[in-house]
Amino acid sequence: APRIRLSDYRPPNHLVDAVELDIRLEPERTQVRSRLSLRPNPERPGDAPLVLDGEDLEILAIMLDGIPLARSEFVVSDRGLTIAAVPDRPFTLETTVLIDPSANTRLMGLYRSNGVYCTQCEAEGFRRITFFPDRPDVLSVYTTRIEARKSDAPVLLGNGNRSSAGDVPGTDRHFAIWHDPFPKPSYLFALVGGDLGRIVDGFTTQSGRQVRLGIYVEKGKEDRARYAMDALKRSMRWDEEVFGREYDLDVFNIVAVSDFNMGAMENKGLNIFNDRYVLASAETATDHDFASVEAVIAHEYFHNWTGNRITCRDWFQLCLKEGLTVFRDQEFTSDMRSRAVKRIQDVRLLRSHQFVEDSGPLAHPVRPETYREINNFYTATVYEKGAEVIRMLKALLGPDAFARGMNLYFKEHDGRAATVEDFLACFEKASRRDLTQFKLWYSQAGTPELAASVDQRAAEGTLEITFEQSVPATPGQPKKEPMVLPIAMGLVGEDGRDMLPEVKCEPALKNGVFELDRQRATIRFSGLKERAVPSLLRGFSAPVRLVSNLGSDDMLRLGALDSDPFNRWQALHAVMMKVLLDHQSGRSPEGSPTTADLVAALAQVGADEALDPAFRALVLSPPGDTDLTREVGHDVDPDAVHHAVEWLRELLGRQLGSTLEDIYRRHASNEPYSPDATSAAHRALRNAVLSLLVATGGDDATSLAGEHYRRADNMTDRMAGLLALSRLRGPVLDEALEDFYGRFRDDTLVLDKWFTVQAIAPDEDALDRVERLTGHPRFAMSNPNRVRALVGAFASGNPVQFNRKDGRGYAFLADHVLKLDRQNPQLAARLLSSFRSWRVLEPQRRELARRELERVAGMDGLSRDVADIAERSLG
Ligand code: B3K
Ligand code: ZN
Repeated sequence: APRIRLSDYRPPNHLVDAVELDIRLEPERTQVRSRLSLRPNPERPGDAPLVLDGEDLEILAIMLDGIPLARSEFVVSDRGLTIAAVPDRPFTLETTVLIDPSANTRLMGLYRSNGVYCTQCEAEGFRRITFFPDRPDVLSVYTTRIEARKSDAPVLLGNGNRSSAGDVPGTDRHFAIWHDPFPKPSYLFALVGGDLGRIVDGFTTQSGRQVRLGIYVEKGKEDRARYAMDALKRSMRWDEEVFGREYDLDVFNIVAVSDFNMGAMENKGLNIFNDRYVLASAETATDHDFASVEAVIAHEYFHNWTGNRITCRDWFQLCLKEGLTVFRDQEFTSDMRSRAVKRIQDVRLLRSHQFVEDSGPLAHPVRPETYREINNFYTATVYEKGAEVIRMLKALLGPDAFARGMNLYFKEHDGRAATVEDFLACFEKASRRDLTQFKLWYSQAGTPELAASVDQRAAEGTLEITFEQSVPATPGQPKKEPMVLPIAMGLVGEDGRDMLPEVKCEPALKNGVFELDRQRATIRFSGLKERAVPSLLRGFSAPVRLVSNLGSDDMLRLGALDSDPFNRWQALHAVMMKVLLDHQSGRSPEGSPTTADLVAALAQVGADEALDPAFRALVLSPPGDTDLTREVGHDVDPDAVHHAVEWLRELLGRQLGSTLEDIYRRHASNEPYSPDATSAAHRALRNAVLSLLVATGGDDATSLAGEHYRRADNMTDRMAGLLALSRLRGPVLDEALEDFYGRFRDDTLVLDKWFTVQAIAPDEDALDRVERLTGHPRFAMSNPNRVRALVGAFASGNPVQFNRKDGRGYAFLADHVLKLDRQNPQLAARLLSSFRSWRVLEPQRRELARRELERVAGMDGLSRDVADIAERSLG
């Protein structure tokens, strides 16, 4: 497949001002008539051919300005349609094609999910519906007529506002016409047709406009959409209040479907969702699920301005909408819930996904410069690191200049397809600051390493910190320039107070931030009246790996006293990591003073009823296999890693025993379930405690976990009990699994949790069990949620069993990737990226993983998606 390069960007030959579609839905023969109002792009030479993308389309007719084209006047390939001779003035092109939604197993373009017609067009799915310049820099006004059999699809939805609807006389069919007045790229097109239940509500915008809101779900599940509706209204209000963004259409609809390649899609006025991010009730969803529903609803809604009103010029600019929108949804969640807790969770995710990606063969810049398959670039780097870049921009410019820059961006680029350069130019204007060096965050891959060496002279009252940065080599980028790192910091005194106001600092900090813009720099504090502990990178102000020479005692002081909650958590986590690394390398930290002090510190924070229980829950969740693997970094033995992680959990469970039991009792609730953040925080703490208590094993642990499961009156506690039991194995687990299955056997979305628990339990039988479950009647390789819940969860959530010494885990995954590739390449490629850190493994496993990757790469007839991941992973 050809390599597409950012540097090769050329504007389109033709622009499409208006699109009129007439779509007659039939399961196997849907007819799509399109009428495009085209004109030559003034930016391109006059004699350029008309180039339209198109895939899997059966052509019935093509007419130019109303005249049928002869076979000799156009060229069709498996990629599209080219017409060499077109008028050098505005003209129309009408095409009629047939498509087969039932046969569409890739879930790109128009397909059927559970009998519902739906679409997915981002990134390049619209070309599977009709011939079109399917690229984001072609913006058009769409009018869509949808027709279907009434009994098949009583509900017909499109983008924009509905302009008319009615019966088709003399038939059993009806139609609806939707008009979207806002010019948009084809990837934001959507339609839905089906027999769906719905809930409705309304929203009055800040300028007083009425918006009708609808959420469409499988019939009978309407009640489970209430929380999503509430989240939507809160998102709409928040975007007005915080970003000054108002909704622009008369309706906003969301449809939940059960077969979906990713989380959700921000189509203009008609968001289509994976049902797992819409449906939630106390019985079926965990607190974590509720929080995800809220965040994804918000994310897709926020795209209306960052993505839709202002879109991307080309797919290299993907972070322009994704990184920014993730930043916005993170801020929303921070305002709705606890800012500190959200930050810790996001950083955990960043480290476990993005840092891992960034240090392996699939590493790429936030704005890639080349790709073969764009679907493989919807990554943690583009999304999560992309959001970190925006966060740093705000930290460097300050909130006011940041807000001015955002407003300028909305003003100057509304209705256009923009680039990262356009975006940054707005902030340069608003702040009068040169962002040339900052832009390296978009072009240099790899996680910078930041070394901090602290030199404190108590007698002289001085403290110096020398920072040194280095950015590791990544594929295609051997040499890197120093970047600009905003390092938020403080000095923590003996009593925990912030000492900064009482000392002299050279150079001066700006809003508590030191900007490191060269490889090495020193900051010097003087006039210290007592020993201070520097608190570095507060709030994780830059996405780097920080290594400092602070000892465990200093870290524990931060853990006990730092006014920055992120660094409190970070410090305790770092000491846990140190203890784990000691254990890994054969030193026995069991009775060491550090371990004893750590246990005391955790007991104190854990039991501190003045602190947010959600924060305490995070403190009491020690690093997992993935965290330790990342820190070890090379020649990893996954068994040893797992062993160390289990050892620490068991030690904490034992040594914190009575404190944990006390917390467990205190935070039990008698109130009926509510998904709000405060109630969820208590459950999170209690369930984190449960997990440590059962790590000690034995009959007491089993009866505690069994009781927890049986008494649960909500899914959060039920799952916590089940997960705890799955670590202990035995008949109580079997009973619980059977009970769970009995309750939810007809609700596959909920059964996904049942599949996942069994896939991620780290016992030796895991792979056999997963293999057996792939034959379960409720499992289906055609459904992405099922595949992710079982095969995906095993490969990415069970590191010790996926990385079996005999290589069977790798072979299993490769087999399933190959099988899936014939049906759904995008999903297959996702699964294959579970191999992304194979190079950090010890030699024997590395060899086995390499062999499986080579086996995949060597197959004939691979999709572009899978071939790309396989080849880059080996590269
Ligand atoms: N923009 C979509 C993702 C589309 C993925 C296409 N492979 C969802 C989102 O980020 O909001
Ligand atoms: Zn997005």
